[in-house]
Amino acid sequence: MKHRTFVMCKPDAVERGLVGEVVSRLERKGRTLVAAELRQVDDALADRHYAEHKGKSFYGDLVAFIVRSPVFAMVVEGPDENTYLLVRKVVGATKVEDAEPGSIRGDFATVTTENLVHASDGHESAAREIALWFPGLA
Ligand code: FUP
Repeated sequence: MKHRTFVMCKPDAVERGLVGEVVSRLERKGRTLVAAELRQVDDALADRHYAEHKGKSFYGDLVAFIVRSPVFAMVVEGPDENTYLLVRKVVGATKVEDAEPGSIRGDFATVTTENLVHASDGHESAAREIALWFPGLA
């Protein structure tokens, strides 16, 4: 049984030409692509994707950032049940000062507000985000 999770190279990663680096690191760690698409996010999709952050101080900046230029949205899968956890390790901690060297954010992110990659943080959010971004996959 394969386990899937949702990952997205945010606008900064696409702008900086880091999509290949992100995909390569995930693939080297045994995650394989199930679906992938370069997509311009609109306000409606941004709103649904970041619904849990509505009302927070950084919400407006978050939405403005994600619609700035195209993102590279992906579904990846791996053999282990907690594949989302392993992906988040490869991605690194949210805050730029906490992201360890060796992780994607640790090696490339320069500020927390533009931290290159989004990755689902649990089984439920993975299922919700896969259905939101790739409804045909379900
Ligand atoms: P993560 O799951 O690591 O992407 O982090 P969160 O879902 O907690 O946050 C989503 C995004 O909000 C982060 F990628 C960056 C932004 N954010 C801030 O700008 N400031 C904060 O204090 C927390 C998050």
